Amino acid sequence: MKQSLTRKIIAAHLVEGDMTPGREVAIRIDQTLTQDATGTMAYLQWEAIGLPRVKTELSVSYVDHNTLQMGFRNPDDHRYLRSVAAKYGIVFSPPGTGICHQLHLENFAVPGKTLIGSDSHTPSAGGIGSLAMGAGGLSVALAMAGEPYTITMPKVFKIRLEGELTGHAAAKDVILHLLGILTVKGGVGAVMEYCGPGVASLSVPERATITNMGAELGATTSIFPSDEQTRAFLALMGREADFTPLAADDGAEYDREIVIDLNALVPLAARPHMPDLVVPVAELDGLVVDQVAIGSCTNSSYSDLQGVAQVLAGEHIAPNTDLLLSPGSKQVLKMLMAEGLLDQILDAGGRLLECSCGPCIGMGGSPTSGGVSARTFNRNFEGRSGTQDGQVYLVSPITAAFCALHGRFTDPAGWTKAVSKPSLPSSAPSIRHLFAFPPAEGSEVEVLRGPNIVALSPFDRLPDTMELPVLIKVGDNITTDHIMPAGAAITALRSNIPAISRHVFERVDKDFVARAEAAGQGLILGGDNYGQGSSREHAALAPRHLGVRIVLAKSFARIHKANLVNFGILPLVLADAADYDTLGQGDVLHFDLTTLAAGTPIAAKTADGRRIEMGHDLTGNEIAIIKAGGLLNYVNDRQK
Ligand code: MIC
Ligand code: SF4
Repeated sequence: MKQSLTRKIIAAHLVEGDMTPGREVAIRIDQTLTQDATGTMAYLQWEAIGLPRVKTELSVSYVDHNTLQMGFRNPDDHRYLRSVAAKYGIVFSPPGTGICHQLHLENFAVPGKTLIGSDSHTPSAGGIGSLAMGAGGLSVALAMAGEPYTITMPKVFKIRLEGELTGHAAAKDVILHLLGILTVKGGVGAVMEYCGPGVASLSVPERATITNMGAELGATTSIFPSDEQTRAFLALMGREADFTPLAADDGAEYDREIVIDLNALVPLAARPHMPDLVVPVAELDGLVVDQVAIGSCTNSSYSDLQGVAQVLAGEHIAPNTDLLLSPGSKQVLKMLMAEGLLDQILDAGGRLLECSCGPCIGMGGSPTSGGVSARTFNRNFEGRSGTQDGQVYLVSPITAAFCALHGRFTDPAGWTKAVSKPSLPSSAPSIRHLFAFPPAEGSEVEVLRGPNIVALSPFDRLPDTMELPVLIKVGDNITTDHIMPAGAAITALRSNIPAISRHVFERVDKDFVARAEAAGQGLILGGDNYGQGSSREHAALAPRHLGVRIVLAKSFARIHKANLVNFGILPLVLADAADYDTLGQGDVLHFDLTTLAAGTPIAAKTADGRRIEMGHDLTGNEIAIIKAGGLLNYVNDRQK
């Protein structure tokens, strides 16, 4: 059979399973990455596994999310991560070096390799032809232990690109266009594989923008072929030896095909508060912009910022707006400096922030009350910017630069400043010496912990029968930012589950925690696509800590569902969506789980005797994990 590139890479890494979409496959993982916000928990779990050294080809621990170091918590976390990396054979990227996905693309990602990362935007490396997926920290810890990674075999969508981008349209507009078609749940259970004649015109950083934001489609991952563009990028990074040409077979079969004519694309923007609320920038003409933020793992490459510098050269940003810039890596920053492009942005009034996630995760740089912020980021969920009523629009760097220049959205038809096609610089200074490569032997290295780093206490097993009150009823597309908010203050508690649990659902319902504690245990009632967004396992761990045993929803996002299973929470799907309307907060459901098994529906009874029918798509393995009280218990049981 003629194969897609996705299926070829999965086949080459298959350890167990049947490659029929919807079935479970276990694949060998070559590389892992973590970032600080999810990393401390991942490494606490790694330590609980008790191995002396990681078993992957490469594992990297990046510090990029919370670099503010307000108080001892962050610096303690960073010190812990540095010491764990040295002890167990992991490369450590210190704070300020850059954003994990940009750095991984530049320094480590390899075509054809598998990568999992404890961050949902790990698919950025799909821009170089790596099969890269976001996962919970525990899954990453197990991959470091050499365990295969289990996923539902995805469908593969062919995204055929034709023509070339023209005018002021950019790679960001390709993925915004696709989000407009597929919506934030249209990619669930699928990989977006890019092909067609338009691919050759896109450089690796442009491809990475597209694969990065495939996360917002809910896709398992996104991938581009590895071709001459890939070779050129790897050569520039001093890594041509990592190049292998890779592509789908001619005539490969796909589950769905979507054609995008790049020539027809115009600058687009996603309106507040969802990445799929996409409109042409022209429709926003006149809307005042209070803040512009350029950076994030989606759009912080050299070519992104080169375009910004071209728009701003010799100009000054409008007096009513503020321009924040976070380059993706020190390498990008050095290239901008070497070519005088940084001067152009700073002279126009831009503010230089650290090479880190920064405002994207509400780590500073919040907009004014009710303020409009045009951002080159990938998520505009309500409150994520740190300003609850901030109005975040997601745009390309070029659109962002014009917003800064005019202090408002303007119709691209009037953008007279031309921007050259994004290009790679002629040379790129290596920053590899900034990484701490682990010593050959780590047994003598001491792991350094601070008082905010609290080991995980084990969870109990799933009882056969339970009376569970509905602790909260939420709507469709609930994100992990709703469940477990980020921002500087809360992210500092990522290594301390009892402390971070105090913030569960606080932006949705400030009484949730007290109610959950009073009930002792309960369930969450959700709508469609429950748990979309981040890979943060805290969105499962912290509710579990508060006694949540079941999430009953219309449907789930992939990574969050896996995180629920990993921590022993049962994800059940309402068989009849109408039951969602009849159930409310405070209703008590009686569950008898003695017959819980793969492929078997179950039912619960309400206090007044009504039956609520439920299904699930859990495999036998997943059920065993949930019954054991989570994956750590399950693995420990197996080792006994
Ligand atoms: C995000 O963009 O939401 C994050 C912060 O990078 C998360 C990870 C986290 O919550 O720590 C992600 O996307 O996985
Ligand atoms: Fe960092 Fe934002 Fe990218 Fe998440 S989406 S990794 S917070 S830059």
